[in-house]
Amino acid sequence: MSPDVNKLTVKDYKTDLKPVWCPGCGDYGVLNALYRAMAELQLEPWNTVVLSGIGCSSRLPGYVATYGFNSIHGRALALATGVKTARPELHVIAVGGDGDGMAIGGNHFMHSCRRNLDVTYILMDNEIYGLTKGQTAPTTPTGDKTKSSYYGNPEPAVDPVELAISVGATWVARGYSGDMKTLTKLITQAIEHKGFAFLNVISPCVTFRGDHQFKEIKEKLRYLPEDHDATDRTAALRYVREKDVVTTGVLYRVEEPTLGDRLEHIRMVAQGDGEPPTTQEIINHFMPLS
Ligand SMILES: Cc1ncc(C[n+]2csc(CCOP(=O)(O)OP(=O)(O)O)c2C)c(N)n1
Ligand code: SF4
Ligand SMILES: [Mg+2]
Repeated sequence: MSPDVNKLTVKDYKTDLKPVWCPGCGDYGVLNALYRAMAELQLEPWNTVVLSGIGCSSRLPGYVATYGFNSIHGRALALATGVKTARPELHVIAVGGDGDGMAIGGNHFMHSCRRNLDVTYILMDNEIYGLTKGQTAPTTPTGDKTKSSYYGNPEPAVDPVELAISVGATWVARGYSGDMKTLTKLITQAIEHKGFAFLNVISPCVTFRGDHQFKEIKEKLRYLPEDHDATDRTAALRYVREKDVVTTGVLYRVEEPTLGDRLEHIRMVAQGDGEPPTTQEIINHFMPLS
């Protein structure tokens, strides 16, 4: 059988830019898994947008041959909200780091989750600010020494997965950049999900967290058991809160109306019988008397 010349392959999703990440950086694993997931789904590059903020991880849109924007720090999801609302037919994928998403962008994260914005958000969590050379991030474990916490990080860390489940994301998973096979499957499922799909990828920064990270994380890794009920929020949170173990897989998944569905509903109600609504009808709709 002759090969299908119209089929997109991993090569078709690569740009001419060579990634400038340090040798051994976990972000290479995320990028490669994303290429594979896109090829698996035959995602049309001309109907796909990859958005990011600022950080080492946020360089990723430049390496993917879709529309894209390496924007400003913490604002990947603000952009994603605008793009998806204006062009609901596009696949919108936001990416970035733990500093970008949990510190300066924490506000956008929370509200994107609760609105159930129909986008995929991949957080490359290295527990540090990599680009600015190793300061403490919201995901840095308590007590760890960094460039900005010589005596150890005095703050409790946030778990992005726990936060996402708590504030209303409808698909939440944890992956590891050193496990290409599982990560590719997770990214594929995240893109397929209708609603806010949040994938937290443990993606070591070998330069500012040390290259021992890969070994340490590997020892803690577990897969979710096959009988895990992903619609059970309490069960999902139990796995998230485990000590000394890192469980990967789809922890939580439910179907809910998206922000786009709700906006479309409002549009239809406002249009009524096709005639533009009168001012009084608009007032009655938004401020009913009873
Ligand atoms: C408004 C603003 N504040 C601060 C910075 C400086 N800055 C750039 S990237 C970054 C943090 C990067 O960390 P993270 O998002 O975890 O990405 P990583 O480099 O680790 O992949 C900071 C603080 C900035 N560019 N803009
Ligand atoms: S500094 Fe860290 S996060 Fe940035 S490219 Fe190097 S290894 Fe990766
Ligand atoms: Mg980081």
